[in-house]
Amino acid sequence: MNQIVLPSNVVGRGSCTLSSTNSEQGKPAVAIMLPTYCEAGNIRSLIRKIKSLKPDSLIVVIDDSSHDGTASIARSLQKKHNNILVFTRPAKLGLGTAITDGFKLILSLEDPPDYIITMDADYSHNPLTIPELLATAEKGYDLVIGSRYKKGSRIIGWHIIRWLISRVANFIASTMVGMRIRDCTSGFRCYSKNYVREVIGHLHSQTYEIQIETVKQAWTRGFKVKEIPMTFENRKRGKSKLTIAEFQGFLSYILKTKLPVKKGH
Ligand SMILES: Nc1nc2c(ncn2[C@@H]2O[C@H](COP(=O)(O)OP(=O)(O)OP(=O)(O)O)[C@@H](O)[C@H]2O)c(=O)[nH]1
Ligand SMILES: [Mg+2]
Repeated sequence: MNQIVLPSNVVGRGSCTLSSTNSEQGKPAVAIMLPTYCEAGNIRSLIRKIKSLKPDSLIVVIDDSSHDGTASIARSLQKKHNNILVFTRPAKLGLGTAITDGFKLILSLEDPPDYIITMDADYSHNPLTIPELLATAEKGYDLVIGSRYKKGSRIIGWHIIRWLISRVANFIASTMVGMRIRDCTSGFRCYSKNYVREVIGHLHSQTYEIQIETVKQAWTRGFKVKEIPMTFENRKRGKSKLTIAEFQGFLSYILKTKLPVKKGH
């Protein structure tokens, strides 16, 4: 197992192990980032599924010292599969910083992949959508969003109240961002490396508002954004990690942020 040298801007936040890379495979085409907090019931089968679909992908697990052993399960898979990076942070530090730390780690690699996919580790995001997200990005989009609200999208297992809250949050968020994106809060996305390099110094979200902040950065900086329909399924195992404090932080972010000035689209 190699020890990875952490970039200076995430030093102190945690420790990292990387499984050996297969030099014959060359540079991975895509990094797939899985932020995790207590996903022991999901992580093993999810990583296996992703590796069976895209054996050449680099999987980056950002775990916040889950007490259910999520990180050790991920590390045990490093023995079987190449290109799995497990970054363990000392405590639950929020989804926003998990994603930005993941971006920084990936950018610090010697030859980072050209695309980075983020997805929840609870099976709400179906790994079968990964090839389409990637193929759309390869057509020249810097941010491709797996959307719950496009023609052809499906949501399985949500109570109507949950759907309503999500629709209202998305309506406010897209008005705030100033663009017609139906699902600004979806976490299933593909980012281009160029986009991540440009915005990484401008992301300040601690928690779930990261999803809106990244869309807003893309839109205001003139990056190409595309939504594709996906099937979203309510988690079957484990609990939601959204705390009341995080939800309040998310609400105050979308209500406080001023309407942005957009570059020519
Ligand atoms: N590293 C890290 N991961 C987190 C944190 N909060 C949530 N996650 C992970 O981020 C993903 C999304 O969180 P969820 O709890 O599924 O949030 P949600 O999708 O809004 O809630 P549900 O619909 O109930 O599942 C999951 O993979 C979580 O394990 C955090 O503070 N740190
Ligand atoms: Mg979820």
